[in-house]
This record gives sequence, C-alpha cells and structure tokens, in this order.
Amino acid sequence: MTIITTERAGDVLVVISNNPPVNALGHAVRDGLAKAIDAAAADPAIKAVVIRCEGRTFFAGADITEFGKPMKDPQLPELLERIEALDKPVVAAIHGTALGGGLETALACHYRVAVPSAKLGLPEVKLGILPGAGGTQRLPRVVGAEAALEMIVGGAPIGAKKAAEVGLVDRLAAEDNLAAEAIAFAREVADKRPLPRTSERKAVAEPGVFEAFRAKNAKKMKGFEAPEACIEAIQAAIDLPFREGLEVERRLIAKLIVSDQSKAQRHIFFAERAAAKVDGLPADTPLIPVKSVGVIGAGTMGGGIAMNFLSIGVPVTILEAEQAALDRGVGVIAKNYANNVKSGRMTEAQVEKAMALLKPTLSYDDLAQADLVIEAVFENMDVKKEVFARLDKAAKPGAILATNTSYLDVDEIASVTARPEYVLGMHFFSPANVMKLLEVVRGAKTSDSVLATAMALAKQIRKIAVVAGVCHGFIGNRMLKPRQDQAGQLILEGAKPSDVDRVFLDFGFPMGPFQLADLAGLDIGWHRDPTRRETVREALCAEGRLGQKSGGGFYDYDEKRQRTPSPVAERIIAEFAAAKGIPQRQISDEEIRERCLYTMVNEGAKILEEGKAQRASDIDVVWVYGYGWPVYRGGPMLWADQIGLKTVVDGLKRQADRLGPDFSLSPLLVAKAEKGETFN
Ligand code: 3H9
Repeated sequence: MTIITTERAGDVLVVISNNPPVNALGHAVRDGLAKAIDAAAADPAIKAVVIRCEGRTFFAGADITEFGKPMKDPQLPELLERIEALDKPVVAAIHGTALGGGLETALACHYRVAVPSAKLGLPEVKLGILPGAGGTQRLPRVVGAEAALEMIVGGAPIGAKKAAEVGLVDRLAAEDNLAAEAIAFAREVADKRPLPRTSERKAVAEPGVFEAFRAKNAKKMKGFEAPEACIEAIQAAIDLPFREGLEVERRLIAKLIVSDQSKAQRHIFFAERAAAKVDGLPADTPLIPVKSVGVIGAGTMGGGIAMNFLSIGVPVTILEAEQAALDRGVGVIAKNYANNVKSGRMTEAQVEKAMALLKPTLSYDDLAQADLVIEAVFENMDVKKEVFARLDKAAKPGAILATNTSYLDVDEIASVTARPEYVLGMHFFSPANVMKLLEVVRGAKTSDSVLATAMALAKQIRKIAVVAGVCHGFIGNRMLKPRQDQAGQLILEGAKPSDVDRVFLDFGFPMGPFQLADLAGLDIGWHRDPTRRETVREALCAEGRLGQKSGGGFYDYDEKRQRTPSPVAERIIAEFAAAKGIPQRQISDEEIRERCLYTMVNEGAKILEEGKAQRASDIDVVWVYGYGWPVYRGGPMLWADQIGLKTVVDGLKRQADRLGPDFSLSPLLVAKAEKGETFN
C-alpha cells in the first residue's frame, strides 16, 4: 500500500495520507510528504497544495512507537519547515483529531480548513514530553500565550468551532465535503501574497499570564517534569525570535524524551490499550447485546454503577431491600447529576434524560428483563450467595450476572447459580461514576462471550478495563494488602502516620495510607465493640476517632478538614505498641518506601506467576487508574523495572526480618532480578 499519494485537482496538488489506524507521522509518511512538497515546488503548473488524510482522522501525532529509536530522516521539524517555506499556499484539511505532530503539521501549513466535529490539540505533555516539531513556537503565535498554555500544558484538545473562534482554523467545511471545500479554498488563496507563515508572526502575552498560570495549576503539575518545560518553551516563543525559540524547544524535548517520566507515561499509553486485549479471546467472539441493566443495591457503589449506564442512554432498574434505602439511593444519584450540571459537565436536558431511564424497585421480578445485572450489596459471602441464588431465578436465561465484589471468590458466588458461565466480576472503584478503572474478573467457568461483552461494555461506559483472575482482592486490593500491613506495622515500630504519608506524597501519590483511611472512615467494617481493641484502628474507633467525619482519626482535623498530626492518636498508637511489647525506634524514609512499595511489587510478581493478571502492564494500569499511583512512575511493575529488580529484591531481603510471617519472596521476581530482566 502506498502511504502517501497525490492527486491533481486542476492546479491544486492534493496530498493524501493513508496510514491506518490514526495516520501517525511515521517515517514513510514523513518521507512521502517531503517528496510531495518537493514535487509541488518543482511543478510550475501547481499553484496550491492541500494535505488531507484518509480513514478516521487527520494525523494524530508523531508515531510514538518510533520514540527511543534512531529517527530516520526527514525529521518532522525539518519537514514542517519545508512545508512552511514553500512559496505556494499549503492548506491542511482536518477531520477527526489533529493531535501533536498532526496539529504541528497543520500549523506549518499556511491555512487550516476543518470540519466542525474535528478536534485539535497538543497532548504531548501527557506523554511526558512537549510538542517538539515547532508546536510550542507556532501555536502561541496563532492563539496567544494564554490559550497556548491551556492547550500545551493542559494537553486537552479543543473543538474545531472553538479553534475557528481563536484563529487556529481559517474555515469550517461541511462534515461530508471537506476534500472539495479544501480544494476550493486553496484556489481562492492561490494567488494571495504574502503567504501567512506562522513563524513570521509575533507571539503575544498579557502581563503576568505565566505567573498566573503557574499559580493556578501548581497542584496539577506537581511532580511532573514536562509541564514546566512546556511553559519554558512557550515563554521562549514570546521572548525570542522564532529560530532561537525552536532551539529552546529542541533542547527541552531532547531531555524529556529520554526521561524516566516520559518512558513511564508512554508505557501507560500503550498499557491502557493492551489491557483491552484478552489473550486467547478471538476478536470475533460474539457479544451479548446489553440493552438494559439491573443493579442490586442502591448504596454509594450501586448508585455510581447505575449512573455509568444511565449516562450513555441504557435503562437501569435499581433494586433495594427497603423503600427508605431505595429513596436515599435515588436521591444521591439525582444529587450527583445535579453537581454535574453545576460543574458544566452535563446539561439539564442530559440529566433529565438519564434520570428518566432509572427505574427504582423493591422486587426481583423487575430484573427479569435485564440483559446484565450487577450486584453491589454488602461485602459478605453469605449475603452475596443469597442474592445470586435469588437473582438466578429472577433473571432471564442468557442474562449476565456480575458481582461488584472487591475481594471475594467469584467462582464460589457463581456456584449457587445454574449458569456459572454467565457469571463474572465487574469490580468498580469508588466513586464508580468517576473512577476510570474496572477490574473484570474472569471466573473459572465464565464464557468467552460474557467476558468479551463485559470488556466491550467497559469501553462504552468509558472505563479502562483490566482482566483479573479469581484470587483474594484480585489485582488491586491484593497488592494493597501488603502495603497496608506494612504501613500499620511501621507506626507500631515508631514511625508516625505523617512520616508514612509523607513518603507516599513525596513519591507522587495524591494521599498517604493514613490520610486515605481517615477520609474513608475508620469505622468501615468496625464491630462497634469499644472493649475489643485488637488493632490500632479499633483502638481509635473505640475512642470516637472515626476519621475526618468525626474531626479526628490518625490525624486531627479543623473545620475546613485540614489535617495536623494528632498527639492523641500518637498516644493511642504508642499504648497499643507498648501493650504488644513492640520496641520503638527511628525509622528512615527509605525503610518506609522499601517495606510499603517493594512488597507491592513482590505481590504483583506473584499475581503474574499465578496467571491472575495477563501481563505486567495490566497491573500498572490498575494502579495508575484505580489507586492514584503517579502516572509518571508508570505503575508498580514499570517502576520496579526502572529502579532495577535487583534493587527491589535486595531491599526486600534487607527488610526480611521485619516483613512479618506472611511475607515470602516471589520466585518470579527473584529469577528475573538474577537474570537482569524486567517485567515490561
Ligand atoms: C508527538 O506528536 C510528538 C511531536 O510533538 C514531535 C516529535 C518530534 N503513534 O487510541 P486508539 C495506536 S507525540 C503510534 O485505540 P481511538 C494505538 O496504540 C504524539 N500509535 O484509538 C492503537 O494501537 P492498537 C501526540 C498510535 O480511536 C491504535 O493506534 N499524539 C498513536 O480510541 C488506535 O488507537 C497523541 O498523543 C501514535 N501517535 O483514539 C495522540 N496514536 O490498536 C495519541 C494511536 O495496536 N493518540 N496509536 O492498540 C490518541 O490520543 C488516540 O489514539 C486517538 C484515537 C484519539 C488518536
């Protein structure tokens, strides 16, 4: 297949790229474009050029798979300079997504025509880099510093209509007539001189715009290297002539592209896409149509789960045992939707449409027509089994029965039904209407169709799904356990909760384990007997310290819920440690990191060993999208690869005496470390 072809439309040369799936600007595309531009330059009969793409999108960026390898000429920046330098107008005809190098290409063209549904953006920051083909220098020259900061440092694309308003798009074309309208536009401007070259324009910035942007986005940018580099490059566009600005951009991207952060972020980009692929599941596995959904349990989880389907127009029947609980649950859904309207994420009309699809009920009979029923009741095996036995009788044959259990044995739950092949786990994360991750738990008997349907549905409700095998806590919560155990043990040995949390915050987590516990409430699962104090949590609860909501837990909280270390909690912890005879000592940050994080890597390796995750990168996706692992550290398995598996094993061996009787080294981890291998 020829990737770049050209066609003559009278005196206009139309250059067409056909490089599925996303017309990434790989070597063949760059080479073909360069040849086409040379041909246009050499042919006096050609007065103008249109560049457009076949398939679903305009160039969606540089080819990320080429990063880290030696890039073959022509390089994108040089190619774009040649396009801009051509003495005949070049028009970019944009549909789909003009992203990264794709938008940079469009910016190097003299004009841009787009269909209204097109999206334009520079998302490089999300890959830990910056636009490296002149984007940081050309975009501010077109839209000004403020809008360029939003687009380059924020990384979110804008729609073509907005782009037309800010001068990034010169003309909007009809959705179904882009090719013809771009040619007509090229003819209109064929003789216009001087050619509007972006690089020749002056970039402007309002006074104070950089300081204001930094202050507004400090929290979002914390820990990341690329955003500050993006800002520096945009500043250069304002302060320096184009060519010198390009040098700044080049110097900055050269550093970022080899950074661990960028490697980690690129890893997650591909990991997210790999997670959608299930080994051994043929691509043509028939899917079960899901036109209506049932949800059992209208608590926080059930309500959040229901919202995912309502929001995409799938009717949901939600079941509770008692009217009061049902009313409360529906009320919470309505309130969450109202908040979406307030924040501008949804319109009133969209919310009305979603709420009209919700049917509350107290009767299992109303679940008879659902194609998929998701159970989200109390986390207890007996309760779940009872629900599934009833559900099996109520649901129609062929309906998928899913459990939202976060720990329990899905096969045991399936065993009480007459259709274990239709049973699987769909483990959502709280708040289920917001969190991106979905663990899809494949039971021993789950059929291929049921699994494939759950994966396809996840995509529809815009979740990132990862397949997990049946084991206690699946991927995410199973790895959370050693981390929590170690954190709990460390505070008994002399570390303060704030010491442990600080190590996590410094690492890049949004919160440490004790902050998180206080936020969730220490009384989750508490037996409510103040005389039974078998754990520190029980001791805190017994003294009325239930977490943020009661003004104190591991920390003390003021009325704005700002935390300070708590002398009371520290006394309770010290008393508890004394009662257990645990000696106190100074504990280093290094020890906290090794015990809490290396043990997670070890557990991840065991999960792989046992085949409970398909691939190491799936584990990384779970932790980045479900548990706040900083994306610039690529997830626990990639992080371990980056610091070296030998470092992890040595650390675990050093800490071995302190890791408790349940700890054992993963043979896979040890073997890989010995051979100098990596997980990813
Ligand atoms: C850049 O441009 C740097 C420059 O500034 C300067 C350099 C000097 N390359 O997401 P999908 C693959 S950095 C290679 O499922 P969708 C993807 O892996 C780039 N491959 O489709 C997947 O493969 P598979 C800046 C890519 O419809 C397949 O295409 N650009 C690239 O849901 C389908 O992808 C970006 O960051 C790529 N650039 O979404 C944009 N992009 O089927 C990145 C995709 O084997 N891309 N693939 O799993 C996207 O955001 C989405 O892919 C897009 C389509 C919105 C375009």
